[in-house]
Amino acid sequence: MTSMRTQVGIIGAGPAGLLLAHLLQRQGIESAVIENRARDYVEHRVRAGVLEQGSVDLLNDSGVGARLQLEGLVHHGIELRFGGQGHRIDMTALTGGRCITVYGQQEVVKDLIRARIDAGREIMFEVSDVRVADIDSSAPKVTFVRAGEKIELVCDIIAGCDGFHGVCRPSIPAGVLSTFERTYPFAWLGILAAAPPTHDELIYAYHQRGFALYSMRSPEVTRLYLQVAPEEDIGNWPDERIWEDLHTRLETDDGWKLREGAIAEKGITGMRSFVVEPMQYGRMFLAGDAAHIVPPTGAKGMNLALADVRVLAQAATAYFKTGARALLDAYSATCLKRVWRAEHFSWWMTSMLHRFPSDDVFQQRLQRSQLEYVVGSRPAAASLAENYVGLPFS
Ligand code: FAS
Ligand code: PHB
Repeated sequence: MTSMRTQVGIIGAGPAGLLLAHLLQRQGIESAVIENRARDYVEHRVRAGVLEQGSVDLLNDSGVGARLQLEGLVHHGIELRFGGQGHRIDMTALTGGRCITVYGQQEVVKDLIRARIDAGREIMFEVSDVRVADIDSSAPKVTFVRAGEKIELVCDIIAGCDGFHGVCRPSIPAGVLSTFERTYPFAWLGILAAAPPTHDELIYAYHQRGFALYSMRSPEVTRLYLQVAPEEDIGNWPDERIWEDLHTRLETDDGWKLREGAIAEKGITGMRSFVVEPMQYGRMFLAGDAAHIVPPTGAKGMNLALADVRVLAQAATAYFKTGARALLDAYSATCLKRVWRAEHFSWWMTSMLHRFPSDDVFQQRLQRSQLEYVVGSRPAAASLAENYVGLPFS
């Protein structure tokens, strides 16, 4: 067994793990990043698409926003569409100038990997048999196999950035974590289409056939989602059926048209709300999807991951530079304030915009009233806007 040593052992090279490594590097703090997938896989995994104002500022301020500034699509509003009518929420006007930027998660990942390599640091891709040990000791360890060789990585702290299906959260002893969860009776079918967007901003559509979301990735690529049954088989959705449902759910009385194009990617994502408390145990700190999941209706998943590691990087820096543990000890409580705000907003957006199989006409009237109130009341619209662009970091 080969032994390695580092200050921060980071498991997972998604947005959380990669940004944490970058922020620590800027403070002169060493980390080792291990990832069980190949670089090409993580750089092409299509997921989130919306960066909050705070996330954009964080990436720019930490020196990895050059391509984001060039290629990101800055949006000042979104549209809620129902009853054949579109209603724009002017988020920038309602939030004193804050906005969102559409920039694919895989682009954020590429930029952070590039920054890590340019800093002369490595990411250990395609590792296997990852395990954590002694996480409640002063020398927590990560063991794994890399190119057939067993390695023991001794750390001062471990960051569990390995997503919802990772090994870190399950490594915490039984009885320590409280789990809060809600699953939804639907999923999202997402496509990437080689079709120039025909609308400048995102459209969230409430329709009796089900929710639809119109988004984009570039002036050439449209990103679209359809609410489908929770266990839906993608084989039941040939391209023709996808387009037919999208046209129906996004239709307006004034004849707005969605442009079709070759579908480059399609997939189905389940919907859940999930949080574990606390987000830390001993010297292991969970960040991002390893600790929480939101339904993507609020565009919060990736942004929460970045916000978590902003807190962890500040706490780890204080610890390594001064020995002070207070910020590390408060990590979970600090993150959970923002996590629960995003959980509520994501649940609220999901509840307002989706058709629930169990809903009766009364419930549908409540949803319609909620939608009409949000688009008709400045305070109600401002509440949606400030949550959507992201509350300022405290
Ligand atoms: P990630 O899951 O991104 O990264 C974890 C990393 O750890 C991965 O690279 C994984 O390969 C690695 N890993 C796992 N186990 C490991 C092990 N044992 N050893 C080493 N490495 C390990 N959010 C939105 O806001 N909008 C969306 O539209 C949206 N769509 C999504 C679609 C899908 C299919 C999924 C799964 C999620 C989606 N999300 C969306 C949420 C998503 O963007 C997450 O919030 C975001 O990826 C969180 O980043 P991380 O916490 O870094 O976790
Ligand atoms: C996306 O573009 O992938 C996207 C945008 C907004 C959401 C979810 C996903 O709420």
